[in-house]
Order: sequence, then structure tokens, then C-alpha cells
Amino acid sequence: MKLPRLLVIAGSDSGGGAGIQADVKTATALGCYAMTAVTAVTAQNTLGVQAVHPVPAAIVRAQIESCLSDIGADAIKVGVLGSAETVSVVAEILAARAKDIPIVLDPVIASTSGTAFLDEAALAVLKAKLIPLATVITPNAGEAARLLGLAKPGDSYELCAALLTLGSKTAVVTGIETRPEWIGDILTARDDMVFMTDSLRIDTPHTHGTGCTFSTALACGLAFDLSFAHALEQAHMFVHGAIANAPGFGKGHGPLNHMFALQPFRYAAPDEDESGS
Ligand code: PXL
Repeated sequence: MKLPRLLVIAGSDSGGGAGIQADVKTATALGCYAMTAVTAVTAQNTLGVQAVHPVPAAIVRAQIESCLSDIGADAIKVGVLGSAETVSVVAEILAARAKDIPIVLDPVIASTSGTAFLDEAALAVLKAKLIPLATVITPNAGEAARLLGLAKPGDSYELCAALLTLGSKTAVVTGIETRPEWIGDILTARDDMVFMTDSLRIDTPHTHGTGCTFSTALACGLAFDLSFAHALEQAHMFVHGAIANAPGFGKGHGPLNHMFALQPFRYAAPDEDESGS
């Protein structure tokens, strides 16, 4: 059985909803073998981010080097990076070691609750060195506008096409209203191919980690060698299913259920009341 290898370079979310935890769950649910290079440790729950501790850039580099030099990867997903130094080190090692590996870059600028994950200096290095190495970047509309220096996102298709000027091979704008009550993702490639996928909006506060989940699902699709169109559709439907089955944990923006399509173990004995005795 094929077990594509995915290397995730991202931050840890102690609450398990976003970051590395969402990435590993997504990769596992979608049949990929997940490896991780942790860039930052956050203390976090559904109410927000309580603390952030960056991992030294040299340790981020060492984790990537350890994984790629021995196990190898069929795709790489990059999420939260933190400092300009870490962005620079990740760009350097990916340029040297990952030439033929698809790279999905989720340019996470801030958490849902507003904690900054990339300052202006780090954003500048991201644009100069890392985005040009990416197979695909996956900003939401707000992040896309920020990357392009626009005051407002404007038309989503134009926004998506404009992102290609930053140098990635393809670009996706995620989580946009495609028509009233529908949410979708648009992918544009350099040869003018445009793919769009959408589904009915689910009215829920439990959407923490959707960006991480989407970009990792897309990376899994590429690791499985799917076309961009197919990978986009699969990633969209995976996020939709995970939101539809969200467990409702916590008092704030709760996590998704990445395991919605898996058959869980049932350790508990059959309920005696249900057996009729
Ligand atoms: O969803 C973006 C994101 C990515 N990575 C980490 C996060 C968050 C949002 O909170 O905490 C570690």
C-alpha cells in the first residue's frame, strides 16, 4: 500500500485544534506518513493563545535535515514560522534539499484570535525567499491582501491571479464566499488554469484550524500525485466534513473533527440498558 511521506514545518498548538496537531491528524486521516519540524510551541486553547515560545532556527534546521536526509518526503507543508531568521533558514534548506518535492506554504500571519506569528521583517523574508520556492501558497483573503500590500481583498479571482506575481507556481485563496451562503477555494496556475470548489457554508464557531487542515490536506493530495484540481477538491471536502462533524469542545472557537471518516475503536462494552436486560 502506498504511504506517501509528508514533512510538516509548523508550530505546535497545545489545544490540538490547529498547527502541527491538526497537520498530523489530517495527514494520518488521509493516509500519509507525517513527520514534523516544530518551529514554535504555543500554549493555546479555544479561547486564544496564552503563550508562544519560539524554537531556535538551528533546531528547526536540524529537524528538517534529519527527516529529509534519511526518510525523505513526497510533499512538504509549511505553516507558522515565527521569526525572520527561521523563515530564512527554512528557505535555505528547502532550496538546497527539496528541489523536486512539492511545497505547500500556508502563510499564517496571525492566529484566529489575533496573536501575530510573522512580523514585518519575517513577512519580507517570506516574500523574498520562501514564496518563490513554493508549489502553492494558501492564504485566506485577508492574508492574500496583506501579502500584496492591498487595503482590501477585492475580487477573489483577481486576488488569486495577483498572488502569482509573488513567485509561487500556483496560488489558492481559501475560505471565500463564492455565492450567497457558499464557501469555496480558488486555485490559479501559471498557465491560466483556474479551479474553484465550494460547498454550503456551515454556520458554526468551531472553525479553529481550518487553514492548517486545508493546506495539509492539499499537500497530502500532492504527495499522492493527484492533479491540482483533484487535490483542491479533496482538500475542500475534507475540511467541510471535519467542520460538519466538529465535536464542540471548549468555550471559544473549537476544533474540527479530523477523524470524521475513520472507524473508531469501541473499547466500551455494549451498554447493558440497550441490550434490553
Ligand atoms: O490556524 C493557524 C495556526 C497555525 N499554527 C498554529 C496556530 C494557528 C492558529 O491559532 O496556533 C500553531
